[in-house]
Amino acid sequence: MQNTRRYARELTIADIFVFLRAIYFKLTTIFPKEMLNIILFGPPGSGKGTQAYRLKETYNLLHISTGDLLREEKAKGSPLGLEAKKYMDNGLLVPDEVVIGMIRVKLEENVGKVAGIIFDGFPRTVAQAEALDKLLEEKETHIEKVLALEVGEDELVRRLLERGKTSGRADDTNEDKIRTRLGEYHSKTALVAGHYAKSDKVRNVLGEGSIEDITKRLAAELDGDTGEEE
Ligand code: B4P
Repeated sequence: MQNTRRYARELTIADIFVFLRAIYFKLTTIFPKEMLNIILFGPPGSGKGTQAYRLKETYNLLHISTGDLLREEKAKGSPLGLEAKKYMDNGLLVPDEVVIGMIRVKLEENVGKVAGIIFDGFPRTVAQAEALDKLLEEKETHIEKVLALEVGEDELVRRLLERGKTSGRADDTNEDKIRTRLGEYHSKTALVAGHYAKSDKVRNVLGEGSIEDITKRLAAELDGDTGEEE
């Protein structure tokens, strides 16, 4: 009788061990130890937001769009949003410290709880890229790849004016402001690709064609399967 009771207790401990191990393996599948952090890079209107929404589903990533975060603050009328509005509505980049502060909060809230992050519209200056590298290093993680969407300037202007017809975004309805945004991209943001090229992280991807085809090209870069790419 005593032996049976001891056997039952041993069985229970073994069961618990097996059960915990199963949970551990399940969790490491959902949240692998190595986060997959990627930057979706490109000029305004290149489709960063459009593609980020699609990739986050496939790769189970958290999507952080600084444009969306700033527009939320603007809509709430918060002090940060009111400050950002002055720049955004005129096609200018919002000051680095404002955007970096927002990202710091997001990383504090999420690193360790998600499988990875897709950064959309951030970093947009070399100072932002350096701050991001430092923040990720503090969290013992890093950027895996920078996917750079390439789209011709006429197509960018066409897309943004088209979106402006329905989005009500002040920065999409006026061609001069769109040209200012493209100017900001060329003078400040394009340099970010050079920052990550030093560590061979940048992959250029054609951002013209159907939305589905572009997603496939991006996924091929992420999966390291670009044999058939142009
Ligand atoms: P964002 O919100 O990042 O917006 P974006 O650059 O205009 O757009 P995106 O490239 O995501 O294009 P989308 O997919 O929407 O920035 C807005 C402003 O916020 C900035 O100007 C700046 O003031 C401020 N800001 C944001 N981040 C900042 C930072 N880090 N530092 C400082 N300031 C910052 O696509 C555009 C249109 O094209 C859509 O209508 C879409 O439907 C269409 N489209 C997409 N793919 C297409 C395709 N393949 N074919 C045809 N149309 C397509």
